[in-house]
Amino acid sequence: MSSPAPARQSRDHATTLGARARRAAGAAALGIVPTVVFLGTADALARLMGASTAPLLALSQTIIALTPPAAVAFAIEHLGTADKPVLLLSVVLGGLVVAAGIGLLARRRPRTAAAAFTALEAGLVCAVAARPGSRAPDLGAALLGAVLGFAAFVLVAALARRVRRGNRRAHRGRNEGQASDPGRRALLATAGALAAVGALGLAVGRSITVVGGAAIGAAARLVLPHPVSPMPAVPASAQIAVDGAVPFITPAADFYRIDTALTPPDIAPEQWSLRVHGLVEEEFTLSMDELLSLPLVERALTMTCVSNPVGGELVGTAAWLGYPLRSLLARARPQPEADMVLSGSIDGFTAGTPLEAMRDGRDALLAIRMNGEQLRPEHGFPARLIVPGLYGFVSATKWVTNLEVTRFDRAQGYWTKRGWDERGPILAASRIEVPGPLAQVPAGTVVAAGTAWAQRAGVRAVQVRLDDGDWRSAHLATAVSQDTWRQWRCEFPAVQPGLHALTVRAIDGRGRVQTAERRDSIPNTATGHHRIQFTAQ
Ligand SMILES: Nc1nc2c(c(=O)[nH]1)N[C@H]1C(S)=C(S)[C@@H](COP(=O)(O)O)O[C@H]1N2
Ligand SMILES: [Mo]
Repeated sequence: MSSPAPARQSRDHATTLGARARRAAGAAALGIVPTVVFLGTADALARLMGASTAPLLALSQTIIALTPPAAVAFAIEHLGTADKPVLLLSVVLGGLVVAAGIGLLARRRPRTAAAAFTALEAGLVCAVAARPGSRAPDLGAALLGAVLGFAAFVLVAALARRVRRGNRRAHRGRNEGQASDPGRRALLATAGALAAVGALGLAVGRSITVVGGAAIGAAARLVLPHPVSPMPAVPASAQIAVDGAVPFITPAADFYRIDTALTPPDIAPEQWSLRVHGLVEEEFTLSMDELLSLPLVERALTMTCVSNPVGGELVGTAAWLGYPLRSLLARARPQPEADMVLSGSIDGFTAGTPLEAMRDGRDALLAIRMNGEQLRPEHGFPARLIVPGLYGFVSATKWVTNLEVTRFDRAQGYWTKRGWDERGPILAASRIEVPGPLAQVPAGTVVAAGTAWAQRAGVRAVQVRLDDGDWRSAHLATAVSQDTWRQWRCEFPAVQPGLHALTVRAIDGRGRVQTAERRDSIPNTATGHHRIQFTAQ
């Protein structure tokens, strides 16, 4: 023991940075581990208890609700269907940063840290409670998870305190490392086990994409009626025979999905009902049994999202089976001053549809079936609206449970409140599917093909031009109805080798030419002609 102090000092100096970083990481874990326990067990419990939301999900949902609409639109346009995983991941990372902060705080101010952790949990439990459609199991699972998370917090904090006390004693006794080792091992083992429990919970839970059991089980039990008015067969000539062109009927699995729900609400059909009320002579509530006993019709209809970029894929055609909204509204007898129907979903989404569009004879449906199958949860199971000629955001409410007959000067739908159009009529649009963007094709005859739509007016003509040449009329596939898209094909002979551009435009059934003017999707869809480049070799 000649001169231990200087020796230890230099060693301390050399390891200070590493040791500090290790200590900070250890402290951060004191916040992260209990948070993972909370989120994980709440998630797993939510799934086991048949809840429709859990803290992680509810937080993400709340973030969507509070995000500026322009940012939501940006995410939809640029991330497409990846918007949800990206959001969830950001929420998880953000949550871990907050949790790490609480852990670091716990070293100096254990009480404040405990209060912060409780506040975090309470905030998330409130987010669960505030979700539309949140029921007892949702709240129960979140609360139980919060209790387990808090227990984990107290446990790891106590073990960490023991390790710190051990360290101090060891330090005084100058036999550093020895006394604290068993305590440290216990802390590491406990934290590791707890983190594993939390991670397992997240895996068992349903926050990412898993769809709950109730709706799926119920879907299997539902016996679907046959349409009283079956869909006229789609003629083979409605399909353009060019490789790479989309099929006329979009398979449900490929049908675009746009909504503000992270996971589709889980609604058992026996529990579903649709309330029709507001400015009506007779308000009523429709059950699924009643709906199934009504004369249903099946129609091919093309749906489009207002956020579809020029040439984009947020458009699809399906065979929809449902009950005409016109008949439903006839039963309610709207009052003369009514001019809008505010439809509401169990998830809180609303759309304001011109009353006229639901009564003027078009095939506006309360739909329960898509392409001969049960509606998929992500497309609105057990029931949704489809109104031909209007973008989805003002008309196609999924998981619909409420129709309030009202007036445009009294109520607004979800996206209209956020700056989008009030009435959302679909504008004529067209896109090139073949050749693909930047494709390489043999020089000589080049075949172009694609799709055009102008619901309610129909597509009268499609014109295509090569580079700056003249517009040529495309050959059109057979029209199924004015409410469905129309496929086209156009041949260009003697295309020279080199880089070329193709541009397309549609002319609707009333002779209106699709505008070349480029504009943004707010307030009522992006416009401009679709143009692609390809190389002929
Ligand atoms: N409940 C609910 N319904 C909704 C939405 C939503 O966010 N929530 N989005 C609407 C929009 S913007 C569109 S374009 C269509 C898309 O329907 P799909 O996902 O079945 O293609 O649903 C509409 N119905
Ligand atoms: Mo949309």
